Amino acid sequence: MQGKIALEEHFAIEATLGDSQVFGAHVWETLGPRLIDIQDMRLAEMDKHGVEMMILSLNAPAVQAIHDVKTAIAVARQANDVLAEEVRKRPMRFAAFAALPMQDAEAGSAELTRCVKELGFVGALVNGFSQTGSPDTVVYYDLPQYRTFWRTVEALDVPFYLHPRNPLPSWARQYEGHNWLLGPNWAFHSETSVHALRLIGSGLFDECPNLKMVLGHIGEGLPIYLWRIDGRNGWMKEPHRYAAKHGVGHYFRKHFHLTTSGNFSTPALVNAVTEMGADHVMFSVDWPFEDVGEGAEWFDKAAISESDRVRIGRENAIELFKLKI
Ligand code: GRE
Ligand code: ZN
Repeated sequence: MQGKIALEEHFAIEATLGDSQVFGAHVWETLGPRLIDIQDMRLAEMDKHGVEMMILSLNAPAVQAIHDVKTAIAVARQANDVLAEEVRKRPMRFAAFAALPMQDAEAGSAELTRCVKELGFVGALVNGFSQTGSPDTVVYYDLPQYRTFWRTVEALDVPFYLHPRNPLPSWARQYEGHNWLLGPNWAFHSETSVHALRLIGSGLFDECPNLKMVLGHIGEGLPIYLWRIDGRNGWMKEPHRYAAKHGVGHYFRKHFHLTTSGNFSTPALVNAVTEMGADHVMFSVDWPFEDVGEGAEWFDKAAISESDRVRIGRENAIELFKLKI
């Protein structure tokens, strides 16, 4: 399929590049340059595999791991300015998600507002919880101090992409001795799905009924659990209570949009379309951690209808991000 749009596609600046050096030296020789490049190798891959546009975002965990608030604010601003400059060179091929200093809710709101209103960004991509004040102090965005931030996101009418990061070592004892489970193999999805569920359970979406969220990796495992999360031993008459008014599935289907980033599985895609509807799923790659060619070849041939392919490959993104292409 020509004209695909991909939206979990990362770049790095010098200050954040080292965060992605997780696979060892043999991969880093390729991965480092792939992260820094925007207009050459990346564009050639897009041309070769029918990707018309990428919505770009900073690598992970980047800003979220900078516990010094002032530095986090400065690095986010720098990364967003670099990205704006790159998008300006080819506005028909690239669009931008803001990196946000969520260490401080007001600073997050201010930077998102600047990026959307002054730089023309189409949303935010945030790498999970933020460390703030000290390396071991962790904030999730269901906390009350983030409610004004979320109202800003809603008022700006831009989607918020909740992207994975690893749990801190002090929170990751379940993985001790099993480091292979960290990162994209498993811990990313466990961490991110719990964060999404915290947002849902907190009542956030009752307070902000027009918020639009995006999750990668075909929903970080959540689509297959929608029934079970709400079913939770239905015959036991007293389920655990949470602040939100409705079941998890209600909010997930209404507010969340999923991408195929780094999860090129047709059964997973078909399941997500069945649970969410084809208008809540979008093609993505997860460049440079995944290959554009592998993702595109899989998607172009996946056993879905041609009308779903066009929606998922292109139209849903144009609509959700109001892209002018
Ligand atoms: C990602 O952005 O999804 C990612 C990383 C690091 C390793 C693998 C990966 O940030 O998919
Ligand atoms: Zn990613």
